[in-house]
Amino acid sequence: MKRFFVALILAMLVSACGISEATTRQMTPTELGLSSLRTLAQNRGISIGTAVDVKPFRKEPLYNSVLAHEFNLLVPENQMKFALLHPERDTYDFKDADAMVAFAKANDMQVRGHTLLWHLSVPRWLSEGNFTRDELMDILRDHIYTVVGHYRGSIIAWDVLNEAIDANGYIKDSIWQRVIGPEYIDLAFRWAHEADPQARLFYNDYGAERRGQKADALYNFVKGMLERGVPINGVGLQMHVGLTASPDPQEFADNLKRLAALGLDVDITEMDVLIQNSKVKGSLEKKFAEQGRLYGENFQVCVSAPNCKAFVIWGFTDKYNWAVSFTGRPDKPLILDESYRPKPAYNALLKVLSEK
Ligand code: 9MR
Repeated sequence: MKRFFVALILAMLVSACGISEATTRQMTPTELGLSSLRTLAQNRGISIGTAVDVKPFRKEPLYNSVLAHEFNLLVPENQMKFALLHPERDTYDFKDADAMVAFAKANDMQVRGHTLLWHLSVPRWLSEGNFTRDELMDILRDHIYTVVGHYRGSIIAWDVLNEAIDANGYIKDSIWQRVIGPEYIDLAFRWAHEADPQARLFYNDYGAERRGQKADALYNFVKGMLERGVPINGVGLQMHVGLTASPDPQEFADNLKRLAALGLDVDITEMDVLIQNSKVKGSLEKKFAEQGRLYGENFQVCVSAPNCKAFVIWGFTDKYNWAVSFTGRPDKPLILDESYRPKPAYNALLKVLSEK
């Protein structure tokens, strides 16, 4: 009896304070106003993906329920990078990456592997190891065979190589370039192909969406690989853009077309639209509207191109975005706000998928 009265009083208090049922339990994606991008994308044969941040992935159930509700493609944001996956010469740490792959499987999502080689992800044992050329080739082969082999059959596409050329087409400095020489690139693709012949293999880079020097450098770089018989299937265009720094849609479409003429797919691999530093003045509302327009415009170019079959955004809620760690300033570059509610950018993607 006593317990009944306590419960009654508690219920009265909750209702008097205006606390609704929805705030005492986790809201569902539908209650948040989300429709499911992935359902519409699937009907159109498109993969819609996002980078996944391990912190909320490990501790925030709402993050994971929105992730599975909205996307059919998952990209570990950091967990498959060399330095994290291979922290010591004889140690591989697959724990977090495995958890993401298992999540993807359980939720019928595909996985993009990011990334086997990046000059900015080199563990200390490697950079300070004073290895000979032969030793470094063994290390590289071992890394690729082990990692790609570990995920054979689970990864639809690998970013084998990330951001390796500059705008002049020169191969950037890295331990691989310095000690092995430029052949490290062809070798990496060949070894990845040997380790998983079904996985699509990509070269991934930024700043090459619009026509111009970097786009030409990238085009010549991958064309050279094809001419040398290197097993490359596509190019990842990252698409980190800003409110006043987004490619002209026609130039972007032309780029997709000339890469298609080489027989290459193009995945959009890391899209976001930073709002800081922009010349768009005025309210946040106005900035979000422009941000949404740019998401929609770029997504439209991708879905209209036969060789653009995957569109990945670099995170989905402004609550967790990479911009502050990179620029030192907070930003709101993604499609859902900090409470996982849709921004105009979300609705813009939805609109592209809803139209024929
Ligand atoms: O978003 C990633 C951030 O959490 C990491 O600290 C950073 C360094 O590993 O990498 C960020 O992701 C980058 C991606 O791997 C390659 N393209 C640029 C991305 C943003 O910097």
